[in-house]
Amino acid sequence: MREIVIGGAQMGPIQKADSREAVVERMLKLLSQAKVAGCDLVVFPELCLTTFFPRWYMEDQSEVDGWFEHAMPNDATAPLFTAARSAGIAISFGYAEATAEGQYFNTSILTDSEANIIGKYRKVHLPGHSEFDTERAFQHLEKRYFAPGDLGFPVWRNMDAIMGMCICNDRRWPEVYRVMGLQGVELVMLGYNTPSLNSQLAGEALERRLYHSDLSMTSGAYQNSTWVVGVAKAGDEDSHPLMAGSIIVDPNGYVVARASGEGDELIIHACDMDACNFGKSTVFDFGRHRRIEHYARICEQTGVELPD
Ligand code: CDT
Repeated sequence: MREIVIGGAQMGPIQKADSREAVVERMLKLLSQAKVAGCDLVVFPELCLTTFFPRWYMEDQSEVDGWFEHAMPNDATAPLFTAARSAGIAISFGYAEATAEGQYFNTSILTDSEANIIGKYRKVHLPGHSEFDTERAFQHLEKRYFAPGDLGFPVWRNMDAIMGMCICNDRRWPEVYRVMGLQGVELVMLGYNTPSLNSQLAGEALERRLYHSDLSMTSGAYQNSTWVVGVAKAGDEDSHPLMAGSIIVDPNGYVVARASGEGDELIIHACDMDACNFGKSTVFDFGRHRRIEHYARICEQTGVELPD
């Protein structure tokens, strides 16, 4: 048995006016709840230090820069690393990363249980658009503010397990889980900011949006025999609702923990990494069953090519 007690730290809304320091205070509370509950690892959401700023159209680069972190850890997040180190809890969280070379990414990091950063992932599938879109009920400008991630989908050995990360929209793409699955991933961690409404489809029910989120993560877990932890930033951010629905999914695709509200909330499960072994050595033993001679199209073609 290789048990890791995992806390999914769903976060409630962060308003535009909220400071990083106030947000980190909330994260510290979740971390101390996790410590009391005996968690070994806590996963926080995508872009969890600020409001989901890509909903706001900005032309002034200095204003855009204000939403980004130029170092990690930094003054605002240092207390989080200190607390995690003293609790012996590994953490993962998402933030907007500005590099020294002037690149901008939607990033998440993973630490070991001594709060050393051992893994970094930069979001590959950036949804939305790059210019103001008058046709949408609200904006989703990730393609304006971020470059597509340039690190691929690496995995890391941590806490006697193989761990990987993806971010929000990535969870909807089976390729993401499979690329990590091909590296033996046993735990995929992800955070999300998913609007409760579809900006291009008035009337789409929240129930359907939650269903698609579950469907994406449960199928990714089952088809790669891996744990998946998906954590929302949820609730009403300056009158823009984000859906909740944080879950922990086992390697059979069952949801074993689910958030009940839209606020700061810790969901917990003791995840046995050995539960991945059966699926990985039978129906999803990739080495025995995959037929890569028929999969070339997946890497050679982006969009649909219709038959004549
Ligand atoms: N943050 C993020 O990736 N959100 C997307 C919303 C897509 S709507 C343009 C998601 O897939 O949940």
